[in-house]
Amino acid sequence: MLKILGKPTSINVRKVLWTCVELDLAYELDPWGSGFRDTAQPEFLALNPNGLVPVIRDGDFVLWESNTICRYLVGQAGRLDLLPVEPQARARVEQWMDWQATELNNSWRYAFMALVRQSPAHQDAASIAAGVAGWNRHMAMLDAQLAATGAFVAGGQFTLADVLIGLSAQRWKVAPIEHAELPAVEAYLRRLGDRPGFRLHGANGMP
Ligand SMILES: N[C@@H](CCC(=O)N[C@@H](CS)C(=O)NCC(=O)O)C(=O)O
Repeated sequence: MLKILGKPTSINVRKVLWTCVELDLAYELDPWGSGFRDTAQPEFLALNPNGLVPVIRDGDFVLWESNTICRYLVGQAGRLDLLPVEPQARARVEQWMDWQATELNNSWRYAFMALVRQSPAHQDAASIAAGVAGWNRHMAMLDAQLAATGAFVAGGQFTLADVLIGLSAQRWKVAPIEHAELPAVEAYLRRLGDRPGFRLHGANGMP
């Protein structure tokens, strides 16, 4: 059976868990990461030298990087609805996946560490304010995209990009910050509430 190494509270692990629900894929969760087993142990570093979760084991095959893991699982399942093969349709899904992992994630990190994780190393007021502004600005880009599609991030149909972006939108929504008014994001979160994977894994890990 597929083994997932990672804590169920991590947003990157939850991407994989939600993807498994979409694929109706059985898995065994082996809890690693802060609060669980320490990923600095040699046993874990031998699997992922970054010391980060998630990692999967599929037989002898070991893989890390959450978005890559999700692509792999969807590819193995042959779910072209979630990740199309037609180059333009696929690129649109991957564009939003890569945006989530890079531009969007970089925008919220400082403010999240300060305000949610209460990290003493992230208490500079100007950096927090800049972080909140950047987070809202990136979420406003998402809002414009969702207003244009009227449904999901890459178009009218749910795709793998919505797993990643849905979790990110939920993180923004419940963060203790001043929120920009983003009606398309709000409607999107209500729409995602129809999906069992989102109901199961959408909100874990937030205080
Ligand atoms: N780029 C990596 C980032 C993974 C990552 O940052 N994981 C965090 C949890 S969200 C982690 O392992 N933190 C260390 C720990 O929990 O011990 C991915 O997407 O898989």
